[in-house]
This record gives sequence, C-alpha cells and structure tokens, in this order.
Amino acid sequence: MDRRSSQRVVVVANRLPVHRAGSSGRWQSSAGGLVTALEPVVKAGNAAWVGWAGTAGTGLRPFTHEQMRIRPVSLSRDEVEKYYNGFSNRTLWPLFHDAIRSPEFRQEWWEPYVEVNRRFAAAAVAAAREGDLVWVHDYHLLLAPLMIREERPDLRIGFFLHIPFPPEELFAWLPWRQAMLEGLLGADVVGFQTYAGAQNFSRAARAFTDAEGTDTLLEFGGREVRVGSFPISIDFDWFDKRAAMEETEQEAAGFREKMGSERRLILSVDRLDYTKGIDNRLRAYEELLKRGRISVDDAVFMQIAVPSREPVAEYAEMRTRIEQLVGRINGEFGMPGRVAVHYFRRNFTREDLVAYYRAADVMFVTPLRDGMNLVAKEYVATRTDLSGVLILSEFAGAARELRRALLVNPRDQEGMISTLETALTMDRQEARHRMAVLRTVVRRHDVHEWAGTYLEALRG
Ligand code: GDG
Repeated sequence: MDRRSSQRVVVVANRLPVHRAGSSGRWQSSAGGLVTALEPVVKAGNAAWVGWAGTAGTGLRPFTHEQMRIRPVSLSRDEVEKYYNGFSNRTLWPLFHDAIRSPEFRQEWWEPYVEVNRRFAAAAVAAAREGDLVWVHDYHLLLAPLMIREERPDLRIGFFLHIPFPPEELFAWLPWRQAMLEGLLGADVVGFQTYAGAQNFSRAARAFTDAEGTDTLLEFGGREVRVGSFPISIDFDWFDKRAAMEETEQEAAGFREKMGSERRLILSVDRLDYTKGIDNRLRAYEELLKRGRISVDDAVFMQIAVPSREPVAEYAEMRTRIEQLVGRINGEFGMPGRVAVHYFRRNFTREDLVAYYRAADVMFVTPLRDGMNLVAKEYVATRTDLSGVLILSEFAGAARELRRALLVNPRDQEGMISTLETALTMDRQEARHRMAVLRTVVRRHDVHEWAGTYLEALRG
C-alpha cells in the first residue's frame, strides 16, 4: 500500500457515529448520511472519530467500536444550551439559511461556542498521529480548523459545510464574522455543497480578512487554501437493492392498500424544521382540493416529520402551526375512510422509509433553503422501475444536479399548485424518461465518490 492510501482520517463532527441502544446501554452505529458516508473510510484505516455522544455530562472514555477509534467530547448541560441549542441552532442555522427566521446574536452563546470548539480541536490533536488527515464537519465547528492548525501545522486539515454558506451581505451580520472566516481558513481544503456556497465563502473571506485570491484558491497567512464544491450524496446501491427486495415490495403494496390503492400517493419526508417548507406544500395540496382539481378519492398526502431540536422555541411554534394546518385540511376535506393528510411525527426505520418511497407516486420536496437534501436522492435511488415523479425546490443544493426533477420555487404558491397538478397527471413515458436521467446522475455520483473526491483534494 502506498503512503497516501494508507493515510488515516480523523473525522471531527458534532455527533459521534454511535449511540447507546435502549436499556442495554450498548453502543450501536447510528443511522444517517454522514455515518454511512464516512464509516468505510474511517474503518479502513483504523482511524478515529471525534464527537459528542448527544447527552450532557462528562466522563466518557475513548473506546473502539467496529474498528473505529471513538473519541468522545463531553459537554455540560450549560454548553448544550449555549453552544448547541443557542449559537449553533439559533444563530448560525437561521443565518446560513437565508435568515428565514431571525438569527439571535448573543455574546453569552459565543463564548461557549469558542470554548467547545477548542475542546473538539484538542481531542482531534490528541487523536491525530503524524501524517494523518483531519476532516472537520459542519457549522458547529467553524473555528476548529485554525485551532487544530495552531497546535499541529504538520497535519492536512479539511473542512466540509453541510448547510448553505450565505451571501456576503447576510454573513456580514455576524458580529464574529472575521474570527469565523479565519477559523475556516485554517483548513487546507474548505468544501461546500454547491459552487455558489464556495463563491459566497471566498467573497466573504476577501472582504473581511486579509485573504486574497480567486473563488477557488485563496492565499492566507502565507498558505494556500483550496475552496470548492463537493455535493454530498447517498449510498445508491443500498437504496437500490433494498427497494428491489420482495419484502419491500410487499410492505409498499400493504401501505397502498391501506390508503386506497387507486389513490395517488404524494409523500414528503423531513426533519420537522422551518427550512423545509412543509406548510407551503400543505397549502398547495389544500388549494388543489379547494379548487376541485383533485379530490380525496384521487389523491392522498403523507407527511413524515421527524422530531427535531424540540427545546428551540421556533421549532415548537412551527410544529403547532403545521399540526393546525393538517387538522384544518382533514377537517375540511376528509371523508370516512379517506383521510386527506396522513401526518406522522416520529422516526421510522430506514427499511420502512424505503417502502414508503416505493409506495409514493409523487415525492414533494420543497425546502425554502437546504444545503443538499438527501431525501430527494434517496427517492430517486428507490425508483428501480423508473416510475414516480420528483418535485424539487430550486433552493435545495440537490437541484443543481437533479435538473430533470420538476423544479419549483416554494414561495410561488401558484407555481407550487400547478407543479403538483402536473406531477399527479404526468404521462408515464415522460415520467420514466425523467427518472432514468435522475437515476443515472445519483448512481454515478454516490456517497463513495463524494468521500473519495474530497479526500483526494485534501491529500493535495
Ligand atoms: C443536513 C442538511 C444535507 C428522515 N426521516 C427518517 C430518516 N431520515 C433521514 C433521511 C435522510 C436524512 O434523514 C435527512 O437528510 P437531509 O439531507 O434531507 O436533511 P438534514 O437532516 O437537514 O441534513 C442537508 C445533509 O445535512 C447532508 O449533508 O443534505 O441539506 O440540512 O438521509 O433518510 N432516517 C430514518 N428514519 C426516519 O424516520 N432512519
């Protein structure tokens, strides 16, 4: 094995790839895109994963789980409140998603954010041996790359942002903008989901720090920093295979039968988050019913909403609003045995999710802003028979690649209504043609390609 391919990767992310299972308290691999993407990379080289276990408290020791060296970082209850719920989810998350909700800027959240970033950086430094690659993830850890570099200039350090990077004028709101940018410029490669994200970052870096250069190559502190887009993806083969299994087909047929086999099923799957445009799409469906363009005999809408960030006030408010809307639509249009909207606020297994994707005639994905949106790619990967129509917001990173979806502006109510109607009535041949193209794109650019391309750039 040559030196490069034997280089180990130290992943640094807010969450560890494992969690404690039920009452047994044993560690189990967590489901989710990032874990699936990176587990093979980390396992291959007996490398390490630095992250938080998800509950407040101290004292977790390093351990090994399925060939991954797990390095837990502890957070106190106060830090969970200020670094995680506060600065990460009430300052950065809304600001980076086009300020859909007003971000709050509080010094008493900033200080713990710096402190926790320092703790993650120290854990990364301790885990990294000479010549390792360190790969820092997401908006919780924007300061960590520089903190790691200050201790270990010998390491190659990468950073990847899973959410959008906002335009310079919005980023400028952040009172700590210079420190944030310098934190990121501590990396050798700064990666984004889209080229627009990379451009926004480079422009902000030139405006608010001493960095100079182009949108893809900056010079800062006598070093070169590569900036690029690396659109994340899914394990296409897993979804494709799982979808084709007899068991999945039967499960999907069972769902359809229960809901009325002759009705067209419109499906949405999201974390319950105000960036996902859940109410916009419910209103579009309601309007089609109201105008008599469809009836509950022809169509049914299913919203799977995974509980998320419940301690944050904006999330609780949004949940109430959505639940009222679902109640209103069902109250007005439901019939005995014919619910208009099925709303599930809970987690499903990945296998059940695939069966729902298989059952759905139309996948309705309408975020107001989204870094990528893996749900759209997962739906495509499960359409092994080329049936099904994907409606996708122009404001999801995935829209850059999935050009043959029905693209829609979620704030354009009339556009949403007519696109939903087009999807429900699309000719089979056209739907097949579109799906074939979409599947080729996702198959070719799967998560393994994503990780491989990024790490190749990081090796330099
Ligand atoms: C962030 C960025 C970016 C959903 N319900 C269940 C379940 N899921 C899984 C889906 C999918 C994942 O959760 C959601 O990923 P998304 O990409 O759609 O959205 P975010 O959570 O907002 O992720 C996003 C992503 O990071 C990666 O970079 O694409 O833009 O916001 O994989 O399948 N999984 C299970 N049960 C469920 O009920 N097991």
